[in-house]
Amino acid sequence: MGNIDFMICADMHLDSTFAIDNELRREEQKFTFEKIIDMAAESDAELLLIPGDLFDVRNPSEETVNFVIRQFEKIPNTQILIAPGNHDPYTTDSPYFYAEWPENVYVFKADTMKCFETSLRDSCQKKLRVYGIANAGHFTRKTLLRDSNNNLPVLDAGYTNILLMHGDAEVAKSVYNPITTQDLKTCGFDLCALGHRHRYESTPLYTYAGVPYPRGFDEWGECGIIEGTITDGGAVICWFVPVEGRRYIETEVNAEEIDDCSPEELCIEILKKITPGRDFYKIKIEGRIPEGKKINCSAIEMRLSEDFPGIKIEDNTVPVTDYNLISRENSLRGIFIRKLLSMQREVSREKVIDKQAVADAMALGMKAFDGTLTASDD
Ligand SMILES: [Mn+2]
Repeated sequence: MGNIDFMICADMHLDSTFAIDNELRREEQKFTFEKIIDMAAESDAELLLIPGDLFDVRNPSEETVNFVIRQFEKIPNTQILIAPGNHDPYTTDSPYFYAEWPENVYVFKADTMKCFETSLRDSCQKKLRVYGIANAGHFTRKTLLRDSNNNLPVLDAGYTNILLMHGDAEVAKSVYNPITTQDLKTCGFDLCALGHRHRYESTPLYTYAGVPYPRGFDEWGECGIIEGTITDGGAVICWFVPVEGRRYIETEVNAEEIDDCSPEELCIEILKKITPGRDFYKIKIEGRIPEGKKINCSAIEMRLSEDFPGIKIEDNTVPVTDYNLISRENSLRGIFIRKLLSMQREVSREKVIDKQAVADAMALGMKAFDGTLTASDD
């Protein structure tokens, strides 16, 4: 017997579509799920909780459904509970409805909240109740925590009570099953194992495991699952466990420290910050650079993509205007800048006008000449 009573695997999103290497990435995503199942087997987990979005789509491929069934069959001693999410709601064309699931799998349906009762290992004094309900469609505007009479579940404190659901905690206007802080406080669950948010997040009221397998830069950093145990007295303790796999990493390079902003020079700086491997990188080029100099993102990506497939370069630099050069122009713009530069010189002598105000006037004037000044500029 291991010391893990339960695992939470949320937002797996199997059968996602990937922009690059779709087939390979889908296989890799499945391989990550397989590793999670192996972790459940090795730690002898009694429960595997899946709070929705196991599949990315309502009707995943037969191949993927069969794959998931095979994985669940590998851990017959683990009770698996699934509360379908907004990507894989409980509908009549969903595998949750039509597929034959192994005996150790229980799927919460969409009509009303159900309570799954089980007893854990002998040493635990309290029995366990897992409350769950499925999303019935891609959008759920009314909280699933309350029934059709607007009542919250009433819990028996003689049990350890866990909520398993896919929804949006503390976002009142969410269309993905909004769950209020007050409702969670009133219910008093020992653990709310939620799905929907794609990064690990843990508060005294709820826990999101996040995605185990990242699919984009919005799913950056370490990704994984949650493991937990229930103490002899019935309290729930849980912790995040990264699952080995790819990561999406964002990092910055300051172009101000580079003499030339050529792709070759920038690549030298970028390579100091990244290491070849399985991770995906987004590099943000920051800093103020002379006006007219351009960061050629595609050229940098081309040079690096052999060792770093899918690398993204983002140009966040701000051009610094060379006012002395413009002041020599024989144009309205030139006259404008000449006048302001002479004002600026007077400012430094007499300090009658705010120096910053003159600098702002020059910047705004340049925008007006470029036609890029908008009403919201202050
Ligand atoms: Mn999701």
